[in-house]
Amino acid sequence: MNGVIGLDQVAVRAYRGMCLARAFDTKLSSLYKAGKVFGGVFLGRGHEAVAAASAVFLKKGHDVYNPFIREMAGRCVWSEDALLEAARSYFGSVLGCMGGKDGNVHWGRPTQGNPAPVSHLGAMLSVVAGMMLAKRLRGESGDVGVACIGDGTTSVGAAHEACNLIAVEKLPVVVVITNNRYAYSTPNSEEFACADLVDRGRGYGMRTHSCDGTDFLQTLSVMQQAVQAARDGEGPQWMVATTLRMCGHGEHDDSSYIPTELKEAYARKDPLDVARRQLLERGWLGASEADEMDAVAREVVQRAIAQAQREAPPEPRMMDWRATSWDPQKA
Ligand SMILES: Cc1ncc(C[n+]2csc(CCOP(=O)(O)OP(=O)(O)O)c2C)c(N)n1
Ligand SMILES: [Mg+2]
Repeated sequence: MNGVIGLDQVAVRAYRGMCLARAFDTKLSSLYKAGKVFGGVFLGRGHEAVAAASAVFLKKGHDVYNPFIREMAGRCVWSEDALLEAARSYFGSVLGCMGGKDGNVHWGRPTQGNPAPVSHLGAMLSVVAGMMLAKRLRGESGDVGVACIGDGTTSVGAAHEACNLIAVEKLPVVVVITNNRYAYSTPNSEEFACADLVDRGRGYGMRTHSCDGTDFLQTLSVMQQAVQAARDGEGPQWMVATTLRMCGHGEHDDSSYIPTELKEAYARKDPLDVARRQLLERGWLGASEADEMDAVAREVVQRAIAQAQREAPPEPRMMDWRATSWDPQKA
């Protein structure tokens, strides 16, 4: 395939994003349990391979990346300041891109191709569709939009309408569905009646892809094909990656409804462990380099959180409370 980058070049970058995200999640979880975080904490444990893969083939400055709750690894791949921005959002720093008004995961920089997700499931798909349609109308081609959703989100009306629009308009959008087998506590068996979520993509008339989201190299390879196909003008792509959410829906949830055997099976194929093993086996990373990457990730996370905690909160009387617009200087 023309223009396809070798996997070895991107795999280490993706793995680094996964290490950063895992370190951030681990630290955030302990701070939540210590009562140091107000509001909800939402982690991406188990999603790291698909999250990192969803961003690593994108070109910042051209493409659109729309992560959602569990794409911290993708955010770290997309942008060097992701950790600080995430910390600023959780700890309510006025210096954050949302001015300290969000509280957890709904942050982004729309003018840099990274729309801030809103909470409503499925709502961002039409935003990505609109951004890609706008590019077409401006005569810009060769750019890709990646929209990340969950298995549960595929059942929401807003998602259906947007997917239909994306397919009818043949937009260069990759819809990345991380099937973690649950939508909060609702299992796949109570979410949809088709045999496989891939069937839904076929129903829309999109080209479909699927992979084991715990298998790092397989996920990267399949994602690369999907992104490249969209970039090459082959229209919308529906990409399903299956994994398990190795945590509660949020840290307030003990996920006791997930069978222990399923949790144990997935603990044995933690995407971080699989990725490290695969990188070492291929000689793309040495054991000491991988250890170093882990240690650096913990340090960087520590620094980002400490900085955000020191920064001032918003001053309500001084804030711009517009809900649907933003200060372009800060976007
Ligand atoms: C329209 C709408 N309904 C319900 C919610 C509450 N909610 C937020 S995340 C979530 C579960 C989403 O499940 P899924 O799409 O599978 O993503 P996951 O959390 O498993 O990654 C629910 C029910 C919401 N934000 N928006
Ligand atoms: Mg889910």
